[in-house]
Amino acid sequence: MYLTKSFIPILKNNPSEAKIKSHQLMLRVGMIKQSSAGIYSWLPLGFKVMKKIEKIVREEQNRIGVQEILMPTIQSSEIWKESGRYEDYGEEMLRIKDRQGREMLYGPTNEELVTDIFRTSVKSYKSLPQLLYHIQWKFRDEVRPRFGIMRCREFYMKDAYSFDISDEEALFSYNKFFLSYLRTFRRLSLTAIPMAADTGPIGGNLSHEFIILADTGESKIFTDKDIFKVSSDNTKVEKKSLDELRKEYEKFYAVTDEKFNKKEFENQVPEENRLITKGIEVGHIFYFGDKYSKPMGASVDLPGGKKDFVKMGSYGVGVSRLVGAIIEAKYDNQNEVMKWPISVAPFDISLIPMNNKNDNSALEKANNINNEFIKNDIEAIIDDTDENFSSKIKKMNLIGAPFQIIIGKKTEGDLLEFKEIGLETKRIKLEEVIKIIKKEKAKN
Ligand code: 5CA
Repeated sequence: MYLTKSFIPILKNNPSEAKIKSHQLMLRVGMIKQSSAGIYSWLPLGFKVMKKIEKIVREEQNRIGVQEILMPTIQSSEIWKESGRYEDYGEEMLRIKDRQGREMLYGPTNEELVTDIFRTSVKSYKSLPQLLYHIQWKFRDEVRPRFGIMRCREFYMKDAYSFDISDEEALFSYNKFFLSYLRTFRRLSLTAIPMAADTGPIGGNLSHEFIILADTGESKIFTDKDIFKVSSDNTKVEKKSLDELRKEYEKFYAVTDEKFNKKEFENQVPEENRLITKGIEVGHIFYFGDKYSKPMGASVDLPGGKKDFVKMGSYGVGVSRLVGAIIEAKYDNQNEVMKWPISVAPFDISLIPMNNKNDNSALEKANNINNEFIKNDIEAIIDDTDENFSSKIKKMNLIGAPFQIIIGKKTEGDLLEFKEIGLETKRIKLEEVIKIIKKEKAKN
């Protein structure tokens, strides 16, 4: 892709309205454009990153056996009246009327809709468990939308729902998501820590927020530093090992502020290990038993002929928020350098030819290199503008492809000036560059 042909509207300076670095960078390199308060259009660079995040989230849902569906954004108020949440949800819910005067709403979450889908089709315990997910736009009329796409009104969420026959089976489902989330965030090159959390308007009594540490996060957290040492590698998707995994984390005090208790914190965490800090909530899981299945009559036949309401949980990942969360974790705003993890980078590498008006040879060389990249499934952005060296580097550092090749005076023979952002420049052959990038991509 040539920079001159791409739709990447880069600004010269940081926009003054943006208070945190993810919002600054996303506006600066034209990843998003605000259309009204808390509502954004996603431009090619931002959309590309979000789609790559979505793909990883999807793969990890499929891996634990969750089936994908697609539910509408607009819902009928009827099902919300059945569950009793229509009044409770308050002003965050955007309520609308259709031309027949029917009360509709733009879905802030889908517990009711998915329960309605389930109850019309599943009648027997033999069909359980059922795990369903969708990736969809949600709308919440937040009082104070802020920080760009971090707390906005329209956002993109992966939401999953589990239906089980008993509490024990439901906790097994809960733990599958617990593991799946650790894997998902690791593939995004983030360390997300599960913290015991409040259930808020979703309800229930068991809940974890997955939080990544960031000064600009809106969640206050209290934890034991040693929780960062827990490893979730090689955990099998079976009851015992998943129970053990959750216990490994739950050994440590780790809560959000709604759950904070000073006495418990001080009793359970040695002074030198106490960490009180801020973080970004990138995922949230809930177990709420029959909170929705009971009022909505979602029951199944049990082995002995009796019926019971199914036990449910719901599991969300803020797919659009993750774009900002990764920037908060990876962007060095002092030096204005972004390095995307290769798993979600908008481009794998930037090619920076140092042209001058009378000599196109550097650009030609970039084109030849790019032809080899295309054959090897490596996506490059080529800065084919006439700008000077430092402004080209500045732009590419903001766009954040993790690798760069500079093609200039020093490029002799077949040795290329290759750089991984943050590391020293190396002079290596194209074959080696391809090998390095392919190896990095394969890790995911
Ligand atoms: N259905 C439940 C369980 S998934 C649910 O809606 N949970 S939630 O309210 O916690 O939202 C799930 C995730 O969506 C959050 O962890 C967060 O990452 C993201 N999210 C929530 N509100 C916003 C918002 N206003 N802007 C951006 N992302 C949001």
